[in-house]
Amino acid sequence: TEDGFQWYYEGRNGWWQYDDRTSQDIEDAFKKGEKSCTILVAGYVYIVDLEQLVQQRQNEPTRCRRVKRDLATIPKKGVAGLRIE
Ligand code: V3L
Repeated sequence: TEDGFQWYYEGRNGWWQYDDRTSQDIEDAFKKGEKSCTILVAGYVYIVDLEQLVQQRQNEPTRCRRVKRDLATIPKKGVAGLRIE
């Protein structure tokens, strides 16, 4: 986002950055003070809970990951499942 922050979801031993569009959508909801945000991941609806800081696939509570807002410069695994070195 403009101020150098991005949104991340948890991987096995590190964080994945959301794709830019989704990160911006989450940031917009966050800035508006909304409690949650609906996103689409590979055709599935996920809810990003901006109070609990988790994402969860709709109607599949076991598919739950932590999320965080952090600087775009932090070490990360990659972006939306695409690895970077
Ligand atoms: N953006 C992209 N893909 C996602 C997202 C998202 N926000 N949420 C889930 N998936 P679940 P390691 C992740 C993918 O939570 O090695 C990573 O992006 C998720 O992909 O059970 O464990 C990697 O591609 C998973 O493939 O609904 O760190 C992959 O895991 C699938 O949706 C391995 O990462 C089911 O996730």
